[in-house]
Amino acid sequence: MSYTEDTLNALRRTSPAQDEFFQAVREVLASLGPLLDSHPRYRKERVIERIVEPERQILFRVAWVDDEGTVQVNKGYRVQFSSTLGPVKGGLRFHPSVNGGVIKFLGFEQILKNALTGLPLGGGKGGANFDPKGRSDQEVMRFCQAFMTELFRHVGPTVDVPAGDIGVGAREIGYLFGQYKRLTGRFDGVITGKRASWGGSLGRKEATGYGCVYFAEELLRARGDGLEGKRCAVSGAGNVAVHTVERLRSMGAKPVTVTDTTGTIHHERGIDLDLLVEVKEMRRAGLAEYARERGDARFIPVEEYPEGEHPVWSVPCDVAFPCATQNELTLADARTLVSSGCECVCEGANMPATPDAMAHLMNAKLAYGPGKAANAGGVATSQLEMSQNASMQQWGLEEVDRRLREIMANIHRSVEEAAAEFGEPGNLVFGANIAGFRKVADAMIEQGIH
Ligand code: NDP
Ligand code: 2IT
Repeated sequence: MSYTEDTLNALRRTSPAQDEFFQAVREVLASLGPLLDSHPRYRKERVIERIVEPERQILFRVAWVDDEGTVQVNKGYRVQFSSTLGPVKGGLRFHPSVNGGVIKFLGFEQILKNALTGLPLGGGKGGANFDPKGRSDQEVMRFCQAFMTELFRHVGPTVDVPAGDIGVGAREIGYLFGQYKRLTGRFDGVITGKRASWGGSLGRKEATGYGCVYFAEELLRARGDGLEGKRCAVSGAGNVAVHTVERLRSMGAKPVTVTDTTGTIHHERGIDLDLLVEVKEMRRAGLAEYARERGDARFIPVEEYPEGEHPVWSVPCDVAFPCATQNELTLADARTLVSSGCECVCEGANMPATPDAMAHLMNAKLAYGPGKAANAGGVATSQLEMSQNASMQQWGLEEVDRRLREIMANIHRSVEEAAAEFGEPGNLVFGANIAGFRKVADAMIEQGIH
C-alpha cells in the first residue's frame, strides 16, 4: 500500500466519525503523489503523519444563562493545528452542526490556505455548537463572554489569533474582544475582524468576498476572458456571499441568486444589494422577506428542494460562487452546472463541493478555484489587521484593497505554477494542495521533529 493510503487508513482508525476531516485530508493527500515521489525526505521524516495531527486541541465547556434564567451548556473548541509558519490563525464558527470533525477539517484546510497567502501565519480553527439564531443580543453577549473566559488563556497576538466564520461576525467579535480585554487588561491584536473604529482593519469584512471575485477574475483572465457581463450564481447570504455580490456588481458582472437556510432567491434583474443587506444584516430575517419586497424575484423555500440537489445551481450561469458551507454542491448539481454551460466555479466557502462533484467539475475542464486559494483573501486581510495592530497604524481602504488584489494574484500564480511543475497544468486543486503542503512541510523539516 502507498504511504498516503497507509496514512489515511490509520487516520480512519484514530479519528473515527470525523467525516469532514477525513474528506479534507483525503483530497489533499490525493494530490501529493508526484511531490512525495520527488521528495523522499517527507516520507522519511513522517511529515504527513505529523501534519494531520493537530499540535494541540482545546475542548471546553461553555455554560451561560439565557434570558429565561435557564442554564445552557455548549461545547467549545479551539484546534491549534499548526504554528509552523506563524501564530495559529483561523476563525471561530458558532453553529449547531459544529463538532470535533468539522473544526478539524476547517483547521486542516486553514494550514494550507494560510501557507498560500505567503504571510507568516500558522493554521487553526475553533467554535462552538451554539446557535446564535433567535438569541437576543444579551444572550449572544453572555455566550461570547463565557466562551472567552476559557479561551483567553490559550490565545494571544503571537500565539493564536481567532477571527470570524459562520455565525461569528462583528457583533460576536466585539463581545469576545471585550471579555479578553477585561480578563487580561490588554488591548492587543488577539482577534481579527474587529470594527475599524477600535482596532480593526478597513476592508476586512469585505475581504473574503472581494478576494474570491479577484480570484475568479484571475481564473478567467488565464483563459483570455473576464468577469464583465457574466451571469453569476452565488450561494449563501452571509458575510462572504454579500461581499461577493457587492464586488461582482461593481465589476460589471450580474449576480442573480443568493441562498440561506430558509431558501433560494433567483432575481433575474440582478440581486438588490441594499435590500439583501437590510433583510439579512439589519433584520436578521430569512430570504422570503426579500421576495416579499421584490415582486419580480422568485423564492424557493427549502421544503421544495429536490432530493440531493440545490436549486441555486440549476439557475443557468457563467460563473458559480458557492459561498455558504461545506458539501453544499453535490454531484447532481455539478452535472447541472456543466450541462448548462457554466465556465467557472470559484469557492468562497470552505470545501463546498462533495468529492464526486469536484471530480466531475475538474473532468469537465472548467476553471476551478478551490476554496483554500480562492477564499484566502479573508485570512490574508486578517494578517494585514495584525500588522496594523502590531505597529499601531491604520491603513486606508485603498491600501488594504490594493494589497488584497496583489495577494490574490500571487496566490493564483503560485498555484498555477505548482500545478504545471507537477504535470497537471490548469489543475488548481492539485496546485493549491502541493504549493501549500510543500511550504509547510519544508518548514517543519527545518524546525526539527515536533
Ligand atoms: P455567515 O454566517 O455570515 O453566512 C453563512 C450563510 O450561509 C448564511 O446566509 C447561512 O444561512 C447560509 N447557510 C446555508 N446553509 C448553511 C449551513 N448548513 N450552515 C451554515 N450556513 C448555511 O458565514 P460566512 O459568510 O462568514 O461563511 C460562509 C462560508 O465561507 C463558510 O464556509 C466559511 O467557512 C467560509 N469562509 C469565511 C470567511 C470569512 O472571512 N468569514 C473566510 C473564508 C471562508 P442563514 O442566513 O439562514 O443562517
Ligand atoms: O476560513 C477562513 O479563512 C476564515 N474564516 C477567516 C480566518 C481568519 O483568521 O481571518
